Order: sequence, then C-alpha cells, then structure tokens
Amino acid sequence: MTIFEKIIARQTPAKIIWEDDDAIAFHDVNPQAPVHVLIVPKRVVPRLTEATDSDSALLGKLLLVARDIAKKLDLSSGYRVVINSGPDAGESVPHLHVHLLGKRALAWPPG
Ligand code: DGP
Repeated sequence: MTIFEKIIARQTPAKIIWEDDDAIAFHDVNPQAPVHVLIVPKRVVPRLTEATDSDSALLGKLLLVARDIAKKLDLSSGYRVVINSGPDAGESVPHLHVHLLGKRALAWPPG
C-alpha cells in the first residue's frame, strides 16, 4: 500500500481539501510553494508511463480538479501543474498524482 492509499483509506492523516468517488486532493506534507496540493486518483495507476488509453477520462478529470482547486485557493496570478513520472523526474510515490503549485513565482526551466 502506498502512502497515498493509506491517506485515501484514512489510515494516515492528511489535510484533505476535496474528494469525490474518483480522486482526492490534499496538501503536500513537504510543500515547495505556499500552495502545494496533490490531486490523486483513488484507483492506483503507478505513474503516467503506465496509464492507458482507458484512463483518459480520469487523467482529464485530474487536470480539471486542479483548475477548480486553483480557483478555490485564489491562484489568480498563476500556478503550475506537474506530474513526475519515473526516477529522472524525481517521482517518489508510485501512485500517479498531480502537483498543483502556486502563490509564488515559479522558475523555468525547473531544476
Ligand atoms: P513525487 O516526488 O512527484 O512522487 O511527489 C510525492 C509527493 O508526496 C512529495 O511532494 C511529498 C508528498 N508526500 C509524501 N508523503 C506524504 C504524506 O504522508 N502526506 C502528504 N500529505 N504528502 C506526502
């Protein structure tokens, strides 16, 4: 069980800000910006590389949830949405998730 499955099952606490049958969103425990939210599908897809065409609705939903949370948290001056897939990207939890970062200027290119 990944840490995110434990959060979904309420076995590990998290600051949950949104949830429905398909996904959950909570604040990252190690925030890289004043707002750093993770949007996580409840069904385990380990990483984007392993997503299939049948996951298209779920993947689209994660982005639209990011849009809605950005609005709710007033990220009106901009925000970044990130998916780390695999070791070179720094993926540390093998359960697909979308990072939503905002409330500060974010450098480009990323490190
Ligand atoms: P990634 O490196 O893309 O796999 O991102 C994993 C993120 O998960 C990382 O930013 C830290 C966060 N994280 C890890 N463990 C926990 C936890 O127990 N609670 C919360 N809220 N976030 C966690």
